[in-house]
Order: sequence, then C-alpha cells, then structure tokens
Amino acid sequence: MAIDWYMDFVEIGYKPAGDELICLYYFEPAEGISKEEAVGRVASESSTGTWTTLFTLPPRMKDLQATAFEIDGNFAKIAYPLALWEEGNAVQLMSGIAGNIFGMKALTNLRLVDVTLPPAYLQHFKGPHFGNDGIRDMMKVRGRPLTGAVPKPKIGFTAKEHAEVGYETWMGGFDFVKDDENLTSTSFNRFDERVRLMTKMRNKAEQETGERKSAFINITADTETMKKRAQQLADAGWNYAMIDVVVAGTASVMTMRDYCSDLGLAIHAHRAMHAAFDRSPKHGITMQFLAKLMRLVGVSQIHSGTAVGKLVGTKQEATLIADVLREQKTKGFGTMLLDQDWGRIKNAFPVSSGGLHPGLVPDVLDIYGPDLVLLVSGGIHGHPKGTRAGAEATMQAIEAWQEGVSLEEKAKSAQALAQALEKWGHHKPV
Ligand code: CAP
Ligand code: MG
Repeated sequence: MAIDWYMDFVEIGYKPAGDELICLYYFEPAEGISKEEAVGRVASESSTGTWTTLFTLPPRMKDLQATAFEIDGNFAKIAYPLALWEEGNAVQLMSGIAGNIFGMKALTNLRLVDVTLPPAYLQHFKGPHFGNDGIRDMMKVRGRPLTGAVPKPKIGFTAKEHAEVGYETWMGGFDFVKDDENLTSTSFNRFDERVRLMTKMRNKAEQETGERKSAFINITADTETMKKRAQQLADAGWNYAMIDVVVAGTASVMTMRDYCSDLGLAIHAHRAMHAAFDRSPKHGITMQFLAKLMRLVGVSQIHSGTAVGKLVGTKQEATLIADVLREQKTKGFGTMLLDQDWGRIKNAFPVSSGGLHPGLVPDVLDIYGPDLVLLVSGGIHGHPKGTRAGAEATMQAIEAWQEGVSLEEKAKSAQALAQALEKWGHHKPV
C-alpha cells in the first residue's frame, strides 16, 4: 500500500492557467530522493499535502493542489491555484510558498527565487501610495537621484547632535537625513525629542535653501507604537516614516502601509536582516522576492544594494531588484527572475547604500541610472572638511556623471569633490 502521494503534485509539461501563481525554486534533493519527488514534496507541503496518503480525500481537493510542471537542472517551477490564497493577505502567501518547505528533510537546499503574481491576485493589494512620480513631485526633485545620509556613528548621538548633523547634511545639498536601522528611541536619543529637533532644523534648512528637505525617521517598534510615531511625524509635517521591514514583519508593514497612507506618509523600508535568508545562493529567499513582496504590500522604497560598497550583492542582483521595484512589467531573466505585470500597482524606488563615497557615485549610477535614492553616509561624514562638504562632494559627483565627465575632470572646478577623491579615490570598501 502506498504511504505517500507526492507524485500527484508533479505533472511535467502542465500548462498553468492565467490566474495561477507561478513560483521558481532552486532545489537540491537529499540523497535517495529523485528530482521529481523532491519538487512534488515542495508542491505538496506548500499547498494541500501531508506526508502520507489519507483515508478521506474528496476529489475537489485536486483543484487546490499545486503542480510542479517544469524541472530544469536544479530549478523547478510550481503553479499554485488562485483559490489557495486569501485575497489581500501577503502573510498567508508567505506561509505557503515560503513556509514549512525550507525545513523538509527530503531536500538539502531550497531557495525561493521569484513568483509571478497574476492580475487576479494583485487586484486585492494597493501597492505603494505615491509611486516614484508622486515622490518626485512631493520632493520637487527631477532628473537626478534623490540623496540622503545617516548620521554616523550610527547610534550614540543625542537628539540635538543628531539634528545638527542632519542640518549639515541638508545644507550640503542632500534631500534626506535617515535614521540608522538600530536607532529608534533610546535613553540618550528619544524619538519625540528627535522629531522635535529635526523638525526645527528641517524648517531652518528649507528656509535657507528654498528646497524641500525631508527625513526617514525610524518608527520601528510594535505596531501600536509605530502608529503613534507615524501620527507624530505627520503632525510635525513630515512626509516619510522609516520601518525596518524584515524585523518588524510583513503583517505590521501591511498595517502601517494603510495607516501611513492615510497620514500622507511614504514608507522608507530598511532591510536589516535580509542577508540571513538571501545571502546563500542555495537556500532561503532571494532579495528579488523580498523587493516584490514589499512593493506588493506598499512600501515606497527599499534598500537594494550597491554592488561596489561594503555589503554583499552583485551588479546583476541590483539591476534585477531595481527592475522589480521600478518597472510596470518585467520579463523573466534566466534563473533569477520571472515575468511580472504590475498592472495598476505603482512603483517604488531602489535605495543604494552601504560603504559609498563620492568616488563610487558614478559606478552606482551606471548600474541604476538616475531613478534611485542614493545614500552616502560614512562617505560624507568622513570627508576631510566635514559633513556639509561631504554632501557637496557627492552632489558634485552626481553632476559629473550627468555631464558625462570623469570625477577627476570635475574635481578641477569642484573643491569638495577634489578633497573627497584625495582621501578615498575610487576605493571599494570591504
Ligand atoms: C550605511 C548603513 C545602511 C546599510 C544597509 C549602515 O552606512 O546605514 O544601513 O547600507 O545595507 O548602517 O551600514 P554607510 P543595505 O553608508 O556609512 O556604509 O543598503 O545593503 O540594506
Ligand atoms: Mg544603517
């Protein structure tokens, strides 16, 4: 008597219906398990199956089963019937396609690469509130990257010191001052006090420059506290809130998306902890998938890597993540990306950050083009003449890229840039 029914979830050559969700996985079967059986097990555990045959299995269950329909080397595609998924509940989707399956003994490795979300699934999500055009209108910045910096040291400043560094950052020409991921409301830098002083300094910088200035102030906490903090930001006239979206969790991001949207706040998504599940090329979840999930639940921008800075991530990954966030339609790309049509869902900005300085700006812009949020933090505060000069040098490096001249050429008439190049050159930090 058969004790399992995993092979019922495999039909190579099956043509998925237009309203099915398609997942692409990288997989490695454990010893003694065939590829077909391994993917059958993934399809089973992520949809309706269990480890053994059942006494009762109503025939209609067949309609809810996932089907593994393509195996190419160690990559497989699985189709999931639309009816498996609750409308508008991205958390439930994760419990299926990114749930128990990562722990199955029958596989030594499993990586969720990407998912194609059909229009019938997308229709229950709102996506980002503003879209990139809306953000540009709000910030009154066109034709160049939006720029920002995190005060460094990353935690330790009092609220007053923090706001003063923020002021210097804005005065050097940057649009945003960003809180660091581990700065929320500590004994030496309380959220309320930081908002109060940052608001004062923002008003001063706006008055003195005539430009729109903003900040990604970190509201990360339990969801109820985040709501209070978002309200405080809106009351003080801010247009953004920042959330550490991975550690806070998809459910709270979903709640905060609607809450922030009602308050007119865009969400800056920091991705701290992402590398715990996306760094291994064999196991876990890709950053492309996380970016897709976060656009779906409506953040306005999310960190996407630099390829040339201090943190892991390749050029190709950065480009694909940027496509997932910015484009209305993406075409499948080898074993890294699937087709996606976002329909009416607005787009989001990639955010390039981590180990950048003026000397690396052209490399980053070559990868992303001008439609991104560029964060240069240590790379402005470590400038030989200080934060303001560091921000100026970065803006000059952006101009050089736009003018199509080398940084060295530009530096002949741009003193701050010349000083930055003297210190860092084109150094790629490790
Ligand atoms: C960058 C940063 C960002 C990282 C996050 C930091 O500072 O503030 O959190 O960029 O990584 O704390 O390291 P520097 P990612 O510019 O001084 O390096 O963008 O890859 O998610
Ligand atoms: Mg940081």
